[in-house]
Amino acid sequence: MQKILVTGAAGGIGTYLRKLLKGVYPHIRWSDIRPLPDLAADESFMGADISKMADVERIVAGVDGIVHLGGHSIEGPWDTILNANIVGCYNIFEAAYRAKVERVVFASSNHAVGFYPRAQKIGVDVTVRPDSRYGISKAFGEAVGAFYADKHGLRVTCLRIGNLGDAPVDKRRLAIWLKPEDLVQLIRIGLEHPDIHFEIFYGASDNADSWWDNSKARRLGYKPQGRGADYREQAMAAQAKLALDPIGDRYQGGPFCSDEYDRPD
Ligand code: 15L
Repeated sequence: MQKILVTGAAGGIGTYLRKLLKGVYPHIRWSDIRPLPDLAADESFMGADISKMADVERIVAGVDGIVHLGGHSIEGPWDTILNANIVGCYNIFEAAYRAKVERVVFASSNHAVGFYPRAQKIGVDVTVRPDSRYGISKAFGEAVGAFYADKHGLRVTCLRIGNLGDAPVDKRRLAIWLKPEDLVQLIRIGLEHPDIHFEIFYGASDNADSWWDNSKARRLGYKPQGRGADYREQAMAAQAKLALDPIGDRYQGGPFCSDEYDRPD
């Protein structure tokens, strides 16, 4: 991998990666719909609205691999999700195929499977159970990735990211926390491992409370360094200040599940 494109550079995960991917690949093109006000002299940036194919074709030109973080990163109105995450995601894969890009790492989300109960341990081969329009768009992105891998040979890795940050911030995040350095490991497996065809990994560190089986990532060399349990006391203290959420507390997707929930139980 000589030249990679990272979309969503201005977002929370993009901001971590701008520090952590420095020097890992010789050329990194950062992109976002928003400008990067703190762009360093040694960083290369191209603005793009990924819902416009012409923009996407411009940013993917000449790259070997793509890390697609771009789009809307939480629940939102359908129009927003449709443009940023459905059309935008399709455009990334289609443009990657047309431009003969070798690999795509797609930032999927735990919300593609958010309606699994916390009491159930799941692997990467379960039926999707999205908890939001946002989660639906991530399940869609995984399906688009599988299609381009199976039909056209693009090497695709989907990362069902839990919650990325310096530390887990509540009980749910103790189970799904992802240390930023561990995300870099997963991205590097997706961009570099010789055996990638189409893979789904959970974007989670080594969390004792995890409800995900991430053995496929581990078989391909993933050795997470972060341990959610090291932060148990502070996360549980933060949890104690939160209101009870009978639906959200039952399911893996937490508040994304209880938001707009009106199923007559
Ligand atoms: C996500 O997918 C979101 O992008 C992030 O903002 C968090 O809400 C995270 O999931 C989470 O589940 O904590």
